[in-house]
Amino acid sequence: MRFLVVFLSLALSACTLGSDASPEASTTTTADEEIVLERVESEEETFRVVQLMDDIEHGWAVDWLPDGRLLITERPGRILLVDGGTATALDNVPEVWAQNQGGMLDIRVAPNYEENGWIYMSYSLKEGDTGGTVLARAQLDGTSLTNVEEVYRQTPFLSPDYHFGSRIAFLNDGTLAVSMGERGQRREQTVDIPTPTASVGATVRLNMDGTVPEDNPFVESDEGLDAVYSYGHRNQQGMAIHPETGAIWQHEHGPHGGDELNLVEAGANYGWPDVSYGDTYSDQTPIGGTEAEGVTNPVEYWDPSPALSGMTFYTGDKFPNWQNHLFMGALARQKVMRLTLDGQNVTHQEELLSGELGRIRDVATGPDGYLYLLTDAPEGGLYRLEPVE
Ligand SMILES: [Ca+2]
Repeated sequence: MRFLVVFLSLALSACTLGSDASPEASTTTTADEEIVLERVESEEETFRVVQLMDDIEHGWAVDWLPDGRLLITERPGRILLVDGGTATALDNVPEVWAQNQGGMLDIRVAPNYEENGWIYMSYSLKEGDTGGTVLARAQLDGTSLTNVEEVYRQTPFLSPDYHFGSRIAFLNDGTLAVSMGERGQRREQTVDIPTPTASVGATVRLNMDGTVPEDNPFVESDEGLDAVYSYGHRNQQGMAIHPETGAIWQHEHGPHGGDELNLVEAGANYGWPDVSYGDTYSDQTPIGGTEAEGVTNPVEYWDPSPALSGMTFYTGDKFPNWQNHLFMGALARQKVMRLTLDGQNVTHQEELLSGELGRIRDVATGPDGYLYLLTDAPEGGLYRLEPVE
């Protein structure tokens, strides 16, 4: 056992005190950081990889509070608050539909957190026979969430238990975007996608309180839902705002082949399933054509699919040669991808850490300037990339 792990029996104290603390509530103490890769020489930077935690159950997202504490979501339905060497599972976390790809997904601390204390999270929720992706926000009171509010609910709820998305990004204009997966539509035909009349396979743009910005593309028309910003997407698990242009960049899972990188623009249709660069898993029949009128093409696509998840533009001060480069995690291909962009073109790609750490679920620039990775496994890890000479 690399770390000394101590489970404090909060469940026992809950019984003793008669409180309504979650039975899963626990505090884990991690004793050591461990260098797992001493020296990785890549094209632009040389770095080492330090493992900070090794027992995160299907971690999905990581973000930081202004005081440096970390929030990490675990897909089965927990949010960890990591303070130095102690990780505590928060109480009063919304109930999630932890089934297949569903569960607790993204988490993002509001840019103006110091003023209002809001933390945003996306997750899958089931009610009756159907479910979908939900955006909620809450504040932190000690080691409990408080004032939990549902901000937006995907429309409509559907029966499949997969393809929920979902990532949250804060735009420079004070609004937020959240990606909502296509919920298995195409195989299922409940919603005739692509369409902006449902927030299925859509990017939703909202004010921070969940109201709809007046300049959203379908506010003035009957063609689509007021909250929908773009549509025709498929299971988007990465989104980031370009540090210089403020543009919304997003990637999405293709079917068998055809993962896409998209530059998301107001009112645009990204085509799924009329247009794709992939095929069916069963017999490799192409799905749709590769272009169609009114459909915005991806900036880039990959076949075979890396199975992308997590995305950040690196803006830290530790790796000067990576400034504003786009980093994306890959699940199936177990690597990190580094892309350089020139406007709307990908000018270079590099694969990092192929097969070294496992399935990469999230990639984030820490407030300390290091690049962080979260792996997807029953006992997944949190890793930090640090420059070495
Ligand atoms: Ca597309």
